[in-house]
Amino acid sequence: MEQLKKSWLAVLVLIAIVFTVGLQLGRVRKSGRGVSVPTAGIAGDAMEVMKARGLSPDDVYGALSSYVPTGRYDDYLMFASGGHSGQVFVIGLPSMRLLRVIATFTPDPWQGYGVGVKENPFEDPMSGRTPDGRPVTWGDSHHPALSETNGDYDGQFLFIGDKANGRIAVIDLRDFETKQIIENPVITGNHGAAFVTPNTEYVIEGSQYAGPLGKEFAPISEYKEKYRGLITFWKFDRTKGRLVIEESFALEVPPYWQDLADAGKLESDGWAFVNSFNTEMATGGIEKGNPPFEAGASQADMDFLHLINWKKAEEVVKAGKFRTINGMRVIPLETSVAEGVLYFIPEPKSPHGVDVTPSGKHFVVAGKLDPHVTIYSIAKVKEAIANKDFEGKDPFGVPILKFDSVKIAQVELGLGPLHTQFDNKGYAYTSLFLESAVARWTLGDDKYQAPEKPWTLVGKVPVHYNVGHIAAAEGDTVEPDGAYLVSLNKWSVDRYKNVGPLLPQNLQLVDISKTGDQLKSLYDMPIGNGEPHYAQIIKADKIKAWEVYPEVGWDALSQTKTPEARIKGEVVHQGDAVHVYMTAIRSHFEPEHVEIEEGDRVIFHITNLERTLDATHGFSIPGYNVAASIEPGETVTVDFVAKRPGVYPFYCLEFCSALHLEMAGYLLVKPKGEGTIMPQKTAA
Ligand code: CUK
Ligand code: CUA
Repeated sequence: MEQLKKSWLAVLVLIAIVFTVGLQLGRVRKSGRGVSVPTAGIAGDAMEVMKARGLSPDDVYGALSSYVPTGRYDDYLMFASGGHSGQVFVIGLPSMRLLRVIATFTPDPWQGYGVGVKENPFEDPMSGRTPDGRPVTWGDSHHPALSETNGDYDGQFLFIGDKANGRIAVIDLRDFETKQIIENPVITGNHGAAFVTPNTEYVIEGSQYAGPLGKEFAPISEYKEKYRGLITFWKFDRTKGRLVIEESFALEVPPYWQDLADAGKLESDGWAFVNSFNTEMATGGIEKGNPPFEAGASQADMDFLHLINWKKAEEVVKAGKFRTINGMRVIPLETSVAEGVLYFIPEPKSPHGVDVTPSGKHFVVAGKLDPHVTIYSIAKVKEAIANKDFEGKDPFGVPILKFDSVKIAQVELGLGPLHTQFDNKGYAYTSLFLESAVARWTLGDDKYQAPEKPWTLVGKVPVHYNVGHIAAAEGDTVEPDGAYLVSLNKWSVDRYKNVGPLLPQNLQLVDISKTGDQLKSLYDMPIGNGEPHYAQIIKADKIKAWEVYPEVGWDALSQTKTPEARIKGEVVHQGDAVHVYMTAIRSHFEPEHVEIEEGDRVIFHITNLERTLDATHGFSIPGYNVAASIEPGETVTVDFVAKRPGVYPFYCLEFCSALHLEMAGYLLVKPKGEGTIMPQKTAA
């Protein structure tokens, strides 16, 4: 009741504000343009709308809290993984408007990505190939990681892992385009990817399902002997904007199924945390009468959190104590043990998320099958290692720290805790999958201190339904923002009109700006594309994206001006290749006739001469699977062999101007040997 009264009060205050602002606007419009806009009675109208639409005070509160009027920008950008759509979604907060889908592991014709366009990172030999050499054109993107400086998002790059194919993509946030896709050459698949170290020295990629290293074959009966996990530290070159395999390294780990990862920061800088399940080393085989994986992998009460001293690992690699597998330097398991690079910490039953707190002093593990979150202290970990306070070793000789020596608290939250985020008030938030709720609880002795008793559950907000990850504004950095949290729910069930049996996911905006148990769900956003796992939310003003490319003739892959750019169209024959230097500007291409012979290799270098915001042109060739997007200033390359003669009208794909339909031309592919074609300029 109290809550209801408060809500009504909020609505009335907001209506009063709307009324006043409306009056002001009305006056301006009247005097400015002589247009009469009714200003009186807005409050009454709003009430009528509420009544007519059957909205509750809570509905109105949610609507007003998340509404961003036209022309105003959102305060935050959320980068959400696109799951097996292979893409990355960029969503504004608090409006929950979808601003961009970044083509990442999957081609996208609107962005001219992977459809006959050479700027496409799929052409990189490291990007994943089928056995017959075709690029793999989908991915299962799980965990986006914004680049960090001193443990805080710097807004420069975004990395994301492809769980299925064991790849990492690098996205440059100056133009929101994918620049690199790199495949792990040692193991198939990942899950603990991507997570960055505090200054983006490395991008962590932890494997999920164990397998023979080097992607070799070994029968499952040799699981313990031949199968392994792998934690890769990909070196990032910020200047080039690329992951560099020659400077990267990996750790061989036991064939447990390593799960999510996080990098230490501040007090825990230099350490990486990776949890695991199936330390039972179950090998499944339900069809043979064996226990299925789900049972076999859930027997032990404790699994192992992998604690990696990556700074020490760097030294070990520098000292040459590694073996090279398919170009990747791999530290053998026994070397990691001998050199103090790898330790295990017991963690309750089949954990999922591991998350480092803002101070870096603590890390939190949540187990799917345990109703608690478990909090560990890095100080205690360091002390235990120094004192060799071990409870024993695992079957591979890895020292196991004593649970009670390094754990500092456990908080009972509810059913199915998964992932944890933080705010700037001393609260932590954990998703509860089985309970379809998000729990708020207090940290003790961390960067911020909540008013309540440390390590206590203080509130819960129900969500629709089956929440996986949650993302709070800058909620996994050294300086979280508070304000908002988004619950990334796997099922939407009855929240929307069903559109066939495949339902959207539901992303729910939650207001976390107040203290105590005041948590309010504000807005539901369906996303009809699968399936967001993790997301990160960054202050919008940290992103300094280009409005147009810096210079006309820009190559987006190398982020430099290309010598292939022209400001005047021309065709140059060079050996058996025909270079078409084409320009695009509202509303024509130059040249408009491109005449070649069957079997010619034709290379279009198309430069968009525009310097106007949003003046993008497209370029398409029917039948040859070409769809390019040429953004203002950009030069794009399209390269193919014209094997089939015919007349191919090419046209601009973007409705760029009133004469957009006239922005077209003909590619004339003359059958081979049928006389000379129109004289064209020939290179000397
Ligand atoms: S996740 Cu990848 S299974 Cu909980 Cu990080 Cu969804
Ligand atoms: Cu350019 Cu339409």
